[in-house]
Amino acid sequence: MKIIQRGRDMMVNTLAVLGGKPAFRQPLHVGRPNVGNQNDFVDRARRAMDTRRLTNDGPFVKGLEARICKMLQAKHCIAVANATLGLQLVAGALGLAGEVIVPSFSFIATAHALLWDGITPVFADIDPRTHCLDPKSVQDKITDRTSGICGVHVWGNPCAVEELQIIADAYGLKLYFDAAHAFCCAGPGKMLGNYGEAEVFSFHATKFFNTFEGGAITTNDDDLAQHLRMMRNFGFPGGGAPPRCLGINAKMNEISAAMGLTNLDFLKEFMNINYVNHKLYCQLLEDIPGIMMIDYRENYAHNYQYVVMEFVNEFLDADDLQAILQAENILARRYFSPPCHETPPYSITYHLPITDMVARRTLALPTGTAVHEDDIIKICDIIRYVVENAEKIDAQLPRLID
Ligand code: T4K
Repeated sequence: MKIIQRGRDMMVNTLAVLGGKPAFRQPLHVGRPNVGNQNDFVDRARRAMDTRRLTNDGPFVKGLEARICKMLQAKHCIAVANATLGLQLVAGALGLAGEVIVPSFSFIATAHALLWDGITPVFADIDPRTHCLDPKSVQDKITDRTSGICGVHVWGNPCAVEELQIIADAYGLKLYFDAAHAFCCAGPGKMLGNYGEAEVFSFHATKFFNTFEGGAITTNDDDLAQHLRMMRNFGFPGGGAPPRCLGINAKMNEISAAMGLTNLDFLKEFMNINYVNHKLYCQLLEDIPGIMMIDYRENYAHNYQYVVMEFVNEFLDADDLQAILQAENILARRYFSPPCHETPPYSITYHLPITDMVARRTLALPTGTAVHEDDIIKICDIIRYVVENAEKIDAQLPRLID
């Protein structure tokens, strides 16, 4: 592997943020969609149009659900229009009310899906290693009003699924998971998709597997699955019968499912590319002082969708580093900063020290099929250079940032 030590030859004032030329002509994205064989997709889309079967539990949706069940070894898969609606359906089908405990370090949809239905999300702290819910903090947040716990498999890292289940059982709470990041990731012994009452995956364009927009709920509970299917379709049980429960339109359409079936054929390829990219980033960044890579457990299946680092430096913070990288056309993202509890409509003062620390430090770097070895080498060289020259860069930055 060639290592271009370009960063070492750079001068501070050649950084784009200080007036130099950007290192990349085209922007590098964190969430550039992975797309399988375009002809396969167009063939499927044409079939949907030829047969005039465009939505309402059509053959592509059914086919996608069947393949996902097989891959995850889950009994039921209910494809949905997006994961946010999927989370709302699960909360409704489980009869959640009052308060549900969630991590604040998550995408805002985890909390919004509850509040939208009048349920109060109560924010708990996270484990600094995995960035997922800390069971001890969850226990501390339980009140008489608590009806459920929603764990989030942040970055695809499995939550402490077993510990959370023990707490849920002990207090008679419903446990479910926001698995938006975790399609094709495993927990201790089973694929994610098989834990708690139900798990919800996102197939948004920026996820490693996408259906343009979309998602899926998996569960091993027959009654819950049947209820979720009805809720997805206005409460209709099918076969022309009248509605049996409260429902909404959360159906996935046939064109999205066609994209899903197409992309499923390339899943291994996407995962391999993510894996190679992740390894290379770790290899090139891990000896840089103040950079901690969020690593994944090698013995667990993983999609390696996100390359996430924590950044600690005496002179620069993660916002500075993001601004420096963005000027180079490296569109690093500061997920999930600020954390949910600090943003409207929540804006609540909570004591969540680990969440606050992690949110201050975290940066997601570009990866996926549109990011190549040379790009990563160049990105890492720039990061190394920034760290090695942080004091000098800091002296010039305040004039340009803020
Ligand atoms: N729970 C969790 C834990 C989640 O992370 C999410 C979603 C959900 C629940 C809800 O799932 P869905 O209801 O969305 O199914 C993205 C996604 O919109 C969102 O789905 C995702 N999490 C969240 C973490 O990230 P942004 O703010 O990163 O999107 P955007 O438009 O800034 O795109 C990121 C980068 O990707 C940009 O540099 C542009 C590039 N891009 C994006 C799109 C959409 C493309 O190149 N092509 C594209 O089509 O939110």
